[in-house]
Amino acid sequence: MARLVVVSNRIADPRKTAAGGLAVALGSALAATGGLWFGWSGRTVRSGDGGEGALQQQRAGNVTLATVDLAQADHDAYYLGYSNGVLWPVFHNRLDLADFDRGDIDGYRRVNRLFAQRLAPLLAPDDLVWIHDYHLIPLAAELRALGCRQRMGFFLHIPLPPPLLLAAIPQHEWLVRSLFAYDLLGFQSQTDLVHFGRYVHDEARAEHRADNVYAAFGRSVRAQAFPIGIDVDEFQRLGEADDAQETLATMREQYARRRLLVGVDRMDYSKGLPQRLRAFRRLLHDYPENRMSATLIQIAAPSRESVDAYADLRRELEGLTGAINGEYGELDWMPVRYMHRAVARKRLPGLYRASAVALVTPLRDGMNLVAKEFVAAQDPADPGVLVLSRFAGAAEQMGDALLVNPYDTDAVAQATQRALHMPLEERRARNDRLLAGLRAHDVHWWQRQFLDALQTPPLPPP
Ligand code: GDG
Repeated sequence: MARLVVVSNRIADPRKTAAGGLAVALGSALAATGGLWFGWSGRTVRSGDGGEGALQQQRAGNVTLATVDLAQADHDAYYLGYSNGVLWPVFHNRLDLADFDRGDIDGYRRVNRLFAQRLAPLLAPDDLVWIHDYHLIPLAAELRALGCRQRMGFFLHIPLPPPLLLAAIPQHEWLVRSLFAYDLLGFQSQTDLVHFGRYVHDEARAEHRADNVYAAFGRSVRAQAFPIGIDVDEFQRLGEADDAQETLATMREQYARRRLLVGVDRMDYSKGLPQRLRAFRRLLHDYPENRMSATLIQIAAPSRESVDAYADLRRELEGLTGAINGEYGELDWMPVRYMHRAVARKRLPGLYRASAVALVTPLRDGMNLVAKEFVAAQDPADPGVLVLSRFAGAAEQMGDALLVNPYDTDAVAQATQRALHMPLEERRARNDRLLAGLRAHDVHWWQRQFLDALQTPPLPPP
């Protein structure tokens, strides 16, 4: 196979176990071809100090990690401003949170152009280039403008919104035109693919030539859904290791007389955390038998703290947690354990396994890997139950979870009650089917599917 080049905003050292399933999977694909992983270094320099755009390269086994520093102002406009202040909210259906007016598009373009300028000289003619996520939508177009003719694929980790929402972004036409510089577009779900098809049909008059091939702007692009999975074996091995076992034992001892519910999320408004807390309060109100017992452990790992909407969310969660604990807490029982801190990855499988129920109730999510990790961590002989939002991409694959509308407080409370009281036989049957699905479509499958599709012969010009 040709050499693989992966490009993402942040890169991870695939040798470190803290890196997680995606980094492990991409790392093993890169190692197979002796590849290159390119992205931002995580460092910013003051604009005008001369260090911006500096390229560093290091070896991790037979993989080269290449990173660039960014000027502070460029990073703020590209990452905080346009990627997370415009694209993230709109792609998660939150037009109300998008800030279209700040002119951050210039920084977004500048950083993508800089990435292209630094990456282009590192590319060999037959490299396969795989670009990740919404930060880098125009990167292929910038590389093409520099004369790069390599096969290029793009994977969008977040949802693609319906056409009318996408059209609210002032630069929507430019963004979609940029997508046509790729040879292959990968989305998380069929829903995203349908949104893409409708947008290009209505707005770009694209011709849908054969299955999943679209011709517009003088180019052809193939688009498909490639639902991302987890590395089930790696996660289960993590669950058998001492740290996870120790966490499991501690949780079981501490909460011996309680039923645990767990939520693990980045602190993000797309994850539906206030709605989840309200549904948990409704559970305690409507089903009083759960008082003194049901205990929700909610981890909200800090994320994008300098975006305003995230600070508001944090205050709302602190208020709700205090209100629920104030209303229902007893001397020897607190209903909500809320942590605004990350938990070490090696402890997560123990936390998941100690829990009777996982509440994975995002308002919108490209996929949601926590849902998959929870299932992989269960004891098949006595598994916990997954309550999953129908608006997570994972819902298309995980119909054996209890699917809920996260906006419907009563329905989530009812599903949680059902999950807490589900008979063992039903829990096992659901878990077995979910786990078989995770194994069949794990992160290695995802990676192979995408790369196989990227290597199929190029499309004839329209
Ligand atoms: C984007 C898309 C898509 C969470 N808290 C802690 C922690 N985590 C880990 C989880 C999981 C990962 O972070 C979160 O992945 P998700 O898929 O749930 O969500 P996003 O971060 O929003 O990811 C999403 C994904 O990309 C992949 O394509 O599924 O839809 O939004 O692995 O375990 N890890 C540690 N401590 C924490 O406190 N160590």
